[in-house]
Amino acid sequence: MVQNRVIMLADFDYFFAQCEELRNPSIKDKPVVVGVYSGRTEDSGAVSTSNYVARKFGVKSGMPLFLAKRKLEGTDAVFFHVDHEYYEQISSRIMNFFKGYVTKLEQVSIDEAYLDVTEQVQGDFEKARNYAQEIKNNIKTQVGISLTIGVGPNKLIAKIACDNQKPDGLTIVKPEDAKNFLAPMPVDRLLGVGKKTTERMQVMGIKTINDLAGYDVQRLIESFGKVLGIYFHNASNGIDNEPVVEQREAESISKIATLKQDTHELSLILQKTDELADYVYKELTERNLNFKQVSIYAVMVDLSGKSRSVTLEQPTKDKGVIKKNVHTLFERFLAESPLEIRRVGVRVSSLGKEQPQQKQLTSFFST
Ligand code: DCP
Ligand code: CA
Ligand code: CA
Repeated sequence: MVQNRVIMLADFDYFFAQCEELRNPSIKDKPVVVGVYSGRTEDSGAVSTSNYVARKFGVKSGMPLFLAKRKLEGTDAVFFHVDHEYYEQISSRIMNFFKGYVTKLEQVSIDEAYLDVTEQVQGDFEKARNYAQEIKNNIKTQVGISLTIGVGPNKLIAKIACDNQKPDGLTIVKPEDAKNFLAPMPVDRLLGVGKKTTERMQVMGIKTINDLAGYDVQRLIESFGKVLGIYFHNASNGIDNEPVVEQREAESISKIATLKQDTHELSLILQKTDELADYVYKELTERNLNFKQVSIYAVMVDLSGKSRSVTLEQPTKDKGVIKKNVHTLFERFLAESPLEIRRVGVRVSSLGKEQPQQKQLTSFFST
């Protein structure tokens, strides 16, 4: 029997505004608006997003800031300038958490990712419900951010399930319910059905996804061409075979720093490279990666750069292995190079992914 896929779409709630609440907990019950200020006048610019308190007053993403201000007049609303770097940091912490829960992770935006958890829950949608709840709870306690998860047999259903109930939502659509779940929705809920297509379909008598699902596929192909016609037919019937595509991992993780003084002394150099190794190791563990190659880098007093590498027999995650190899490489390097060193670097590369973490639901994997 071919196993059901179990795909999740996780979308962080009112993300930029929630990040601001996270670092200013006292504003949580107030309307919070994050805006891109164009700088022309004090209020020119647009709303990036707002929390749900502000949304009750009619504030929406994309709205001019002066309009949002007007809607929130007389309230204790708080306004922020976007701080992308901070939101990216929170986002990547959450994405790193996800990696511990999935076979494949596809990040689609700063606040959205598809998670393929088929193996972790053995294709079982009841297990998937608990698993999604566990992910939500852990992110909430560890990072402090609430998110919404939609679960379905493919990306299309997971996405629409996610939009179904927000914020802090969890919607599960089992394969056998997928068609009925979609049926009453307007066609524009499907990805790729914009305003123009909606109008054309309306003329053809197609309003709901159910109408589209029952429409003759040949006639769809005549109207929209082969690729789109088949896509509309499949999507409206809840069929989507797009895989969750894992992004390529960064090739290497490295850190470089300037020594307190130019030196040729091993112990002084190792003091610094141990710190760098700690940093590199932390990043590795956060991203749940192992490595097979360790390198050192040195910028000499004449500003020339030199590097040396060693390739291990087995991938490992061991911090001791980084330090030990960095020590050996520098020892050898100093022996053959008489110049003093100004800057040093540590790098791990040939990165790979560990086996999925041993969780209750993944005992399936145990070898
Ligand atoms: N964003 C933006 N401008 C827009 C829409 C969104 O700058 N017109 C940014 C701010 C959002 C983030 O992208 O926080 C994610 O967008 P979402 O559409 O997922 O919206 P939110 O996360 O803000 O809210 P929701 O709870 O509806 O997901
Ligand atoms: Ca969101
Ligand atoms: Ca989003």
